[in-house]
Amino acid sequence: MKNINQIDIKKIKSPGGSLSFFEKGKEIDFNIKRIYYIYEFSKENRRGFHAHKDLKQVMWCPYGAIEIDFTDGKDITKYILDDPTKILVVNQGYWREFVSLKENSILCVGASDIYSEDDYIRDYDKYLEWVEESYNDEDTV
Ligand code: T46
Repeated sequence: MKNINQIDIKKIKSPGGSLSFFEKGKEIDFNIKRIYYIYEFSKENRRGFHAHKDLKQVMWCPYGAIEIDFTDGKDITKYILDDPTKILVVNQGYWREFVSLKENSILCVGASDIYSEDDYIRDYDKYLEWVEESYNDEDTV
């Protein structure tokens, strides 16, 4: 999808464990103001069902496997986060649904802003209307 990038980040391996990282100015172009994570995530339990009007996010899965389906109202693209060295950089404007493919998977999110329910569109029909308006205004999605 145009404004969603899956990036393989570096893994620094040592006998005692591995370390991965990403940075502003390299993999992401925004400041992270909030971090949240979804855990105790039971398999096949679908979450999401919303879009963000302005929020940018970086997502990673430090444990387990998560499938995230994004749509812009026309096309659907599926991404799988199943390794701590994969990150997804997600621009604003995409409807998403996600599911854990493995019991107790963890999804971490670094977000460009603090929590605001006003930034969410949680109704799919309203999302389609918003996309239509955004396309008319500017190329948001
Ligand atoms: C996203 C996906 C990947 C807060 O009070 N503060 C927060 O920072 C967040 C993220 C949520 N909440 C509240 C809002 C709801 O009452 O926690 C409750 C569960 O949130 P939600 O139903 O939006 O959870 P998910 O897993 O469907 O979506 C979350 C994020 O909300 C969303 O930004 O992209 O993870």
